[in-house]
Amino acid sequence: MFWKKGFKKSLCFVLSSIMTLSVVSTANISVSAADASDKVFKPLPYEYKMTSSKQGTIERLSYNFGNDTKYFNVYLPNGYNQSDTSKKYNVVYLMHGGGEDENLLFGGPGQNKELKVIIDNMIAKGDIEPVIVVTPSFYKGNNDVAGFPQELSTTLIPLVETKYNTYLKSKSTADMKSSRDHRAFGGFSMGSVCTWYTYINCLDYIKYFMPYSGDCWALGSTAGSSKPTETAQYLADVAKKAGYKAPHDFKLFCATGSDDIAYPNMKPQIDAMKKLTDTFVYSSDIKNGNFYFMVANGGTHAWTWINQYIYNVLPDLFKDIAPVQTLGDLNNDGSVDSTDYALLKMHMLNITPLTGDALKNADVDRNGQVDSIDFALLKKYLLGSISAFPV
Ligand code: FER
Repeated sequence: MFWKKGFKKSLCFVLSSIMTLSVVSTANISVSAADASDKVFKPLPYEYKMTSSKQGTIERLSYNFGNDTKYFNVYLPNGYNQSDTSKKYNVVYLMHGGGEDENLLFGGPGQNKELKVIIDNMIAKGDIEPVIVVTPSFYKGNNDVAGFPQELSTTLIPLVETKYNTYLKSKSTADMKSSRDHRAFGGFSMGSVCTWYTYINCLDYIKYFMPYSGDCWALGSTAGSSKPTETAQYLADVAKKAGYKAPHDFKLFCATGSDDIAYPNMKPQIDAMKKLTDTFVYSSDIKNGNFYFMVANGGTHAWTWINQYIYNVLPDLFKDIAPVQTLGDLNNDGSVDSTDYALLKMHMLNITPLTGDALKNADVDRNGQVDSIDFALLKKYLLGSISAFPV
């Protein structure tokens, strides 16, 4: 018996040593094991910190809100030409953290701080299309991260985007909605808290969100860690109630560092969101997913890291434009009309059977068969008694 006990003891020792070693080595690599679907952090290459020969410019503007005049900066990319209205630009809004201001990110006119240089270089090297970047502040006006989205949608977006050459045609709500594919909002720390509030309040106007190093406070401060499940469900319900679906209608590109003080607040919320797979499809593949959480190993709660997250995420913006409707478009001419109806009739009568994409697009109820039900549905669609096919 004794040798058995001794054997067991030493076996336990060997096993626990292996386990301890593997835990230590995992901890050295990252906070939690990387998943194949994780967005992998790429450190900023040194050359992106060198002043570009093709620089953008910064303009300082203001709007009145309540009794306050609120200043913000607008980055216009190199080559921006106000009189060329045929060229339109996407717009990214970036929010500072607690105790900071609108000049913190890339400075005011004539300044060339790190983030400005990074964006200049990314555009010059062709990593991203030329883009307009706006840095507002949540101080003054509503003076609150929860109140800022209201200023954003009623005042800032309409002002900026009708002044410059963007996809916003007018200040109307309808035009704000129809241009949402061309708008992104992100922020750091309290600016990240503000980003979650912006998702909650402005999903109709904005498709892309970048919360960096800060959790969602809709259910109380740091509720991302104290109420992760409820927070995740709340965020899912926002999209569901408004009718926005994964993976094409909205994108949440989240990030922080393994050594960031906000990591323990963000991580439980993100893990809870990952479970709600009908709303949040976790993937670094931006076409098939709508949500990722990039964790930089060693990253701390500081702008030198946030600037690198922006470097990593900007190329993922404005890429996933919703696929065009092809159902019912049998001849692939971009519209569903009487020609398609005639083609389907010829198929039903076995005069000219459909094949390939035409046959696929004729299956308007997507049940795998082209039959009289599809024919009836197409007729109803053309008569206007249904506005979409029931798929
Ligand atoms: C967080 C969200 C916001 C967080 C910190 C903040 C540490 C902001 C703090 C501040 O600006 O005072 O998850 O984690």
